[in-house]
Amino acid sequence: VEWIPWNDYEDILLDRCKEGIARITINRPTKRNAFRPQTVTELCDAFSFIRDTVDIGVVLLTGIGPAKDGRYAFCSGGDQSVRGDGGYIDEMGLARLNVLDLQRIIRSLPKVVIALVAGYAIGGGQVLHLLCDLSIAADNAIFGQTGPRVGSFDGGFGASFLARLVGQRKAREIWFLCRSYDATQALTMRLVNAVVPLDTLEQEGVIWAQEILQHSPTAIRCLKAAFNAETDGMSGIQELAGQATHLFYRTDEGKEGKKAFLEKRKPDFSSELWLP
Ligand code: 2NE
Repeated sequence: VEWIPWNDYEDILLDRCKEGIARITINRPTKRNAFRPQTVTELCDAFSFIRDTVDIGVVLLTGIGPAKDGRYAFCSGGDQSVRGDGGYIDEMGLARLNVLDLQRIIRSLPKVVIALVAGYAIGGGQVLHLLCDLSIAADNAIFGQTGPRVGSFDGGFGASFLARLVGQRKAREIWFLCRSYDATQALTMRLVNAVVPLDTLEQEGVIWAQEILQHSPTAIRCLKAAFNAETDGMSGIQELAGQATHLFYRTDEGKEGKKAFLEKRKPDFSSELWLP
């Protein structure tokens, strides 16, 4: 596919192609693509932009690489050099953990997000790949948590959703020992969907995206909400219910309720059936 630059940011790149795929690339190679608050703000903005673009159905989330020293990274988590008391310090001097907002945006985006992981997916970067709907690893990918080593932890999705994916025993091992795992180990523990050679990573992501784009957008968005409903508590149920409301608004039955209210008359649902 041919990528077309889509919007200007400092810490990320946003491209799209005419086939309906967007690509977001974290662009902080000197920091192994660690995120500072600005990076996260830009990521949130890009995802919101994509949400409102009706001909985009799939997002590829990746990290720029290789860095000058030849090494690759998807994302190495929160930028420790701007970490202050209570969070990561933004341009206004405020401490933030705005990556939690980004996590929710990725979860609730009614489109498919595929992580393309080359090199390190560490700390908050490992959580980001975890929360994408699908994850494809290059054969050089390295996954791991460092929180307990660097004085941090993600006890939200980072712990609970990880445990759903890899099981309680493995999740506790990952967080308590802070070891690194290669792509094959990640595949074995079902942390990723597939492992491919580094030089075919993006191509593979595009193939997966193109297959998804052949299918019904409504079926996919409802399925995503249904998967989230099982794991995301009340907000997951809210998303699934929102999809039902979205569909209901498009029926004659739903439209009659609104029409009757605006015409200041009693609604007439007599033609609607109480279906089994
Ligand atoms: C990623 C890793 C394993 C790579 O190791 P290596 O040996 O390939 O590279 P190196 O030399 O460590 O890193 C290259 C440059 O990137 C910076 C380094 O400081 C270094 O800078 P220079 O010395 O060249 O100036 N860099 C790498 N990661 C960074 C980071 N996260 N923040 C700031 N600078 C970073 C190795 O670099 C590593 O272990 N990185 C740290 C991973 C980490 O602990 N991340 C934070 C976890 S906490 C978190 O993400 C979090 C959370 O737990 C809860 C909420 C929100 C966030």
